[in-house]
Amino acid sequence: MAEHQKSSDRKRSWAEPYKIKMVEPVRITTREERETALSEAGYNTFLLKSNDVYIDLLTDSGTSAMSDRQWAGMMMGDEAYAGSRNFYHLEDAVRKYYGYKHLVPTHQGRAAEHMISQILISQGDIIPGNMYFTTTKLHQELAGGTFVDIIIDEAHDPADLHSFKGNVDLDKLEDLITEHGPDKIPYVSIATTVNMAGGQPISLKNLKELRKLCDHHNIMIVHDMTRVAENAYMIQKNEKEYSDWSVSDIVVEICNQTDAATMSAKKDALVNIGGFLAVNDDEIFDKARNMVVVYEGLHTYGGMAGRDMEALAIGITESVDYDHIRARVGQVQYLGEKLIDAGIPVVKPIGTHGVFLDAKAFLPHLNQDQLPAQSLAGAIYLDSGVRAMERGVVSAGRNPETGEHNYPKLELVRLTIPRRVYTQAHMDVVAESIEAVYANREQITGLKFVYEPEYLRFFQSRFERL
Ligand code: P70
Repeated sequence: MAEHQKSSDRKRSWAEPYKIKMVEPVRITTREERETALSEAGYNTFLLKSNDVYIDLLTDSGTSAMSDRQWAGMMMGDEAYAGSRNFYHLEDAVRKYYGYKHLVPTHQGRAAEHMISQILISQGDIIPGNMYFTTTKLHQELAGGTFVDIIIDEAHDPADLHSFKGNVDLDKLEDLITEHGPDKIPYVSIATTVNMAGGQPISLKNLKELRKLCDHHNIMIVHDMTRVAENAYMIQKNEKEYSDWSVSDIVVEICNQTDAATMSAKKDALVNIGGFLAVNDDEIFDKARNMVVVYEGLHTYGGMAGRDMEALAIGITESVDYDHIRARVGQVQYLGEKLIDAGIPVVKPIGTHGVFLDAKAFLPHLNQDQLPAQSLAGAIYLDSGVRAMERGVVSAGRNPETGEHNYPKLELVRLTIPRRVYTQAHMDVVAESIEAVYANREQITGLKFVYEPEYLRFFQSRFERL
């Protein structure tokens, strides 16, 4: 049956397209134990021990359950230092499923971001993009660039129902080009989907218009393809022109609009570790291939073991499978719809990798200096042992020039769903916990920083209750 025919049976229930072969017990803690654990973690969910967590929705990164085929692939690891056959399998998969010409493996996404930023950015350059991502922006800044957000305004409004909140505002880009000149803009940084906006997709129509504009000014497009299959699925669902395309063909079409890509394979591609840089240009490839031996390892393994590359090559093929991606996004939508029905303020439409609570609307009695999203993540953990992640003022860091906090419009708590790990019953437990916290929201107090590291502060900062 063609994919689009299957998607027409939307009113019928779906179930996970797999059955469970191995289980990992999780620990259910008491409220008292959680109070101790959270206070020892400085009220930062990143500093909790996973043993103290019941349902872990911190991230979808590296937390997927691998398939039996992937585990079988792990046994076929060729751990040769140079020229491992698993590298060639991975190279074939990247060419076939994504369409990029050259592959440079890395241990995870940020290593690829580091390399492409160092290769393409000069001091004083401007890098426009469809909303910042923490590690991407940091590497652009460390290379001497300044990130400028050119996402459509709708993306900054949690209640706006635009189907493609990841779209670029082309007028904003044209203004930037007029102001700085195309020579100051080495590339436009495009993410599929946009994590910080709530897991929102970009449309192919918008991406193709962007391609035209960039071609006109001779500007490259670098693609953060971390969740490209999820983005492609949303295009198939909501962009009429592509409703009878396969998810796999849409993925290639997306990649075809771009010149290079950084990949955190720990998400879409269903592995616990891995990533890569993919490029079409021979000269950039030469530079990256040379650079990877300085920071990661030889160019036929980057930071990965042979077995990891094999699992990734297989994970890529599974990631674009229609039944998989429909159930994956479907599970996120299930949780989102439940919370919407309960009147909980969430970012709408529901994104593809998680449900994002609108902490400003959830806790209107706290101002942004009292760190509402960080406080809310703590309150949810205390209620049920569900671990979520702050995506607000703490994540946004400080302005490198003024040293002041950046105050993002979106002050969010992310409930991120690992792939193929939790059941619908887990989602019900999560929804009930959020409802309970919402009912007692007035009792939630703010937090203040007591320790703050220099880089990516959200990972290691510590807080105290106000
Ligand atoms: C998350 C993870 C990683 C990520 C991403 C996008 C769109 C690049 C990367 C980096 C892990 C994370 C990272 C920073 C802050 C919080 C969490 N996102 N681009 O949970 O890839 O982690 O492999 O280096 O989402 O969203 P990597």
